[in-house]
Amino acid sequence: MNAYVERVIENVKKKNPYEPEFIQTVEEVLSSLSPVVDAHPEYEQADLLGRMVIPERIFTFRVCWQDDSGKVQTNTGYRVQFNGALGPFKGGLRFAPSVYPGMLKFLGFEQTFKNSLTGLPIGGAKGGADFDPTGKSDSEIMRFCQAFMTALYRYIGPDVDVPAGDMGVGSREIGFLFGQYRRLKGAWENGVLTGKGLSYGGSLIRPEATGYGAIYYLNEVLKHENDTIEGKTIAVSGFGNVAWGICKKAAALGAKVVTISGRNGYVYDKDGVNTEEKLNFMLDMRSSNRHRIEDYAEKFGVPFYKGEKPWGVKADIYMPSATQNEVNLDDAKKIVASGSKYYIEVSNMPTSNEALNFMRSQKGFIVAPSKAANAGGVGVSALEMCQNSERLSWSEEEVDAQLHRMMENIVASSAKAAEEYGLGYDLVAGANIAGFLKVADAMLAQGIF
Ligand code: 2IT
Repeated sequence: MNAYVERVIENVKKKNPYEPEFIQTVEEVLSSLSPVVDAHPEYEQADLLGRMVIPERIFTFRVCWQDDSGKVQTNTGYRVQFNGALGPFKGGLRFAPSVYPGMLKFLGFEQTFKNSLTGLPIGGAKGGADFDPTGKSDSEIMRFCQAFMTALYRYIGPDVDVPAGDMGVGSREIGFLFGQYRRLKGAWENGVLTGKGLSYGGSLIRPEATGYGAIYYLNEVLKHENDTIEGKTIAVSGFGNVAWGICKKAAALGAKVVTISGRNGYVYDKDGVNTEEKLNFMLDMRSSNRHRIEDYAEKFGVPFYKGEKPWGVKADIYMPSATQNEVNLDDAKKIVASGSKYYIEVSNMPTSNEALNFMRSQKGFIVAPSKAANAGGVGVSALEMCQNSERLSWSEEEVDAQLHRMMENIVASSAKAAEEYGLGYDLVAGANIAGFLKVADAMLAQGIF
């Protein structure tokens, strides 16, 4: 490995000892960049990697709110503005009890590369709070969101930083956050948040975009292998917004999603999660905040496997779509042993580096990285910003066509970047390299800071 790359990784390990996910993404991304840094000594001269692994700034703030019984609850909120070279900071907000700076730094770092890959002018960010939405009433969610925005509003704006949803933050939360921002600023600022409702500036296809984009990405991979999606079975994890979009588009294209999962197990639906009733039920499960995938098994009479992940199920394609580090080395071995040759990451960093390297080393087995395959979500967020600033809205067909083209370009530019550095059809390294080059050149052009 390039000596400069090694030094930067070592330094990140030393400086962030309590942030394993952040170290994991830095190791994964930077090791792909070794041949690039070999070929471009100017990046070391400008200490570009050393600069890219430190967020431009991080805000940490107290969020106090009253629960339905009148008791005061206290949480910690964050916004990590990781890299603004390409455009306003852009990335989701995650509400979950496990949120801490290391998680948001890993997500913000990944977001920087992902947003670069979309080809649109957006920098990378992530934020959120250690707030647990499970079992909270609508009023509690509203009061939390209002308190969160009261602390955050002075650090964001349409040309500064544009948050969106992530785990625990959907259109309901975005509505409450937007309302509070508008109240505090006394202005209807276009595009300060994305994932808005359709009645107040949201974009058609944004809810579907991450899942649809992942299927469009998969389609490009299948084309490369002279294969087609029709009749394929897909094992998906998760049951949230992303999994829902995958199920919907897969069904439309004649493929079958045979598993979805929650925190405590998965369901196996051999007929596929493909009817309107099943798809709508997924939305109900998510908005109920109950986190009970058993509800699906009970409702549709399919088996529920308690405490298990769906990676032992035989399928043609595997698409982890729940959360980070949900596929470890043992899971990866099962996936490879199934005879499948397609592993498409969709949730952010679902794979341990050990598992990822194992799968990448299998001949003829194709691994697609989440920062590319899930980029359609933030890509359509950028299209939402664009529609907002033009004060108009595009049709479903128009947004979908742009999303489709974006995903085709992401696969093509990743494949090309890997090819240029002699790596063959390596979509993982290619995404890292293509994402990096654009940010690196923008940073070089903007001088030292
Ligand atoms: O991980 C992600 O790309 C997101 N949560 C979406 C971010 C966005 O700004 O739409």
